[in-house]
Amino acid sequence: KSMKLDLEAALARNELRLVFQPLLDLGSDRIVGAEALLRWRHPVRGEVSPAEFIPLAEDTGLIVPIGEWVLSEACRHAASWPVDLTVAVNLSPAQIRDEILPLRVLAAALKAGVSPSRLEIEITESVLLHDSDRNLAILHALRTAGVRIALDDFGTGYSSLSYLRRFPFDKLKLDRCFVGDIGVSRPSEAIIRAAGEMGRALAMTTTAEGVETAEQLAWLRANGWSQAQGYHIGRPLEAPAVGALFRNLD
Ligand code: G
Ligand code: G
Ligand code: MN
Ligand code: NA
Repeated sequence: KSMKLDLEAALARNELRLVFQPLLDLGSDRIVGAEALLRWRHPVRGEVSPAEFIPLAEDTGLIVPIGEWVLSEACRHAASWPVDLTVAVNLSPAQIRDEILPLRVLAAALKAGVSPSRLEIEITESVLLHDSDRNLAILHALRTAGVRIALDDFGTGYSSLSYLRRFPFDKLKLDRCFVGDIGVSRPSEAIIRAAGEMGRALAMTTTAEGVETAEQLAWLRANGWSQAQGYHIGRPLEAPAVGALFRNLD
């Protein structure tokens, strides 16, 4: 049976769920939120990675109902967390092309009783490759409503720097491939330093992904990075576990 039909049924059969990876603020040394990551437990195949099924969802248009579900679930969970904590949601290019995306996002937040200022949208620069004027207008509308916009996977695309000139992102998320090189590669360290300086100069929050060791965390702190995410800080957690973690923060 085709994976497409399975994915169509997955929503109705409650096979999708969100897990949440905590985000550490290096200035205050506090957890300030989490990134929502989609998971699909297929009845036969087991856990299927979003890297595998998101492209399928994009090709088939299923990304629209699935994306809608992700937004409402992320807001529903955030509503049960302390009100100073944020939730980040990944959006694929196909979702940004939808003119009513800003309305969908705001409706999800309102319905859950979550302020849009607690929401962060993560996009990759490929979003700005096509239909860019229209996509930029959609991102501006979201931002006007108080939603923060993060540039995800920074450093892995084709022309990252030109996008920073065209849209005022609130946050730069450095791809985890760079952080893995801390203490190993001087050129990578130079690139991370430069990316951090550039983000700060553009008044962006600078977030390093894939932090797996205390050494990497100390290096990022010493080099002025604002936030860190990765297995060393916390693995993606099931909703009840992240809720418990957040209730017990001081
Ligand atoms: O969590 P994991 O490493 O398996 O994620 C793999 C990829 O899937 C990452 O690039 C991540 O951004 C993407 N991803 C995870 N959850 C979502 C989601 O809800 N929507 C979209 N569009 N992409 C997601
Ligand atoms: O593209 P995006 O940044 O949204 O992808 C996030 C993905 O990275 C998630 O699937 C998550 O499981 C994975 N991830 C998060 N922290 C780490 C880490 O410290 N090491 C590794 N190898 N993967 C991580
Ligand atoms: Mn992301
Ligand atoms: Na990323």
